[in-house]
Amino acid sequence: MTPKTIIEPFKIKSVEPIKFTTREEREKLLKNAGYNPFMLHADNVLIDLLTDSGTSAMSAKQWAGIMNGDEAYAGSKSFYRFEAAVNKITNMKHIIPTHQGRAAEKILFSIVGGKGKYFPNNTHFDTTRANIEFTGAEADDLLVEIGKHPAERADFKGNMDVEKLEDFIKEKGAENIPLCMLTVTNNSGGGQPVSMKNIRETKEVCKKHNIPLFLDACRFAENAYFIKLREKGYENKPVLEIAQEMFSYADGATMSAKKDALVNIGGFLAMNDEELAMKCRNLLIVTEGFPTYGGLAGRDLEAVAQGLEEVVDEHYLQYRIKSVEYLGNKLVDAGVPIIEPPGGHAIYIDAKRFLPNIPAEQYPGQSIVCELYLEGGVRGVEIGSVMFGKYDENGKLIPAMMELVRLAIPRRVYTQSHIDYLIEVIIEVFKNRNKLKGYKITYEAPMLRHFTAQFEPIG
Ligand code: P70
Repeated sequence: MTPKTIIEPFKIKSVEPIKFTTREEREKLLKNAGYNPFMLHADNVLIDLLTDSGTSAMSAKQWAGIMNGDEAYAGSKSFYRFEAAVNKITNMKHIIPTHQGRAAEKILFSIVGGKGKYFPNNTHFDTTRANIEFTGAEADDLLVEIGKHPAERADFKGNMDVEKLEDFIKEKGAENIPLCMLTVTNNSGGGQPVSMKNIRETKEVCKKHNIPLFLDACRFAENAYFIKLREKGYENKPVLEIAQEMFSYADGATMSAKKDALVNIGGFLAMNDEELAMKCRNLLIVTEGFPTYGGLAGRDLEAVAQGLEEVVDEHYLQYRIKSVEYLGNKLVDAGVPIIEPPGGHAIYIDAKRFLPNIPAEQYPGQSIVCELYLEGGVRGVEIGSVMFGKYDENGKLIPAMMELVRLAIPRRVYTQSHIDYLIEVIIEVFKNRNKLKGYKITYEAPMLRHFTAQFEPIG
């Protein structure tokens, strides 16, 4: 038979209890956290969907790798296993481990960034943008138009607008664009994939102007699986080959291994350019460590190497993508507005349509995030004007393009009954949406303010 039910492709060997709290307790806890769920003790969260980053459950083979880690300062055998695993997928000449994604970004942009430089991307994630802006350079998002319309379905809403990219290069001058990036999948735009055709076309434009193309490859395997499901000509190709083709168009990559390498910590920087690699390694030694460990323990490198093998397993990817889709479709059926179609690693509630009466200045996404915690102990994250809002010269908020609440699904952690409970909680909050209040910010840091901001409900 061809089974209709897609099951978790693993057995559970080790479990971690989760703590139940009452609504009354959660009201106190959230108030003490300044209405910012980043400030909650994770212990007081029942279902933690703050991020899919570093929250994966590792496999028995990864844990075995942890014991096998070679902790030599230089030339550790775990480094060579890691290098081979990254090379198998990316085929890049220089592979530089870092402790996580933003460390790779920091090194790369410290070298190629600076005032007067421009970096186009389909959509920069917050850390990438912050690392670029920190050098005085400009980060520009050139997402296709359809990607900006949450209610419209399309196969590849993460694509780069190639025509806009061409115009952008003409306007800014190729000599001022040290590299172009593609984020796969597009995290800030709803975890939406980028097609192979779009990667190829982006590469062609870059090549014409002699601009290297880098992938922000955190979720490369999920992107490759979407290509297999949705792009003609790829339906019978193994995901590993699809991933290899994706990287074949790139000159370099940054990766937070905390996502698709199924580990709790790790990342890398990869590239073909020898001179750039040398500069990166020299900076790595100052900030992260020797180039054969880059801020990681040997055991972490083993876990990444093993994770990269497991993540391209198609039973795993089918379960992964289908369980996020299951959640998304149930919400759509109940009328809850989300970014459609469901993304690879998360569901994004469209707070503008969920709470049309709360303006961006009162952070509708934050309001939903708070209520999900109060209602069911669920922790999500605002991806809207709290995370991406800016101020004009008069101190007036320039809102983000979209007001979203992201519910990121950790890999291999929750089962279908956790997801069914989550659906119940979201639908209950949706039914009571007229009672929700706006929020105001009472404290904020100058950069990446969402991590530490403090809020108060209005009225
Ligand atoms: C997430 C985390 C990290 C990330 C990413 C892309 C496309 C680079 C990085 C940096 C960050 C986060 C957001 C909200 C709550 C918790 C954590 N994304 N590029 O969850 O990688 O974190 O390893 O430095 O998505 O999406 P790293």
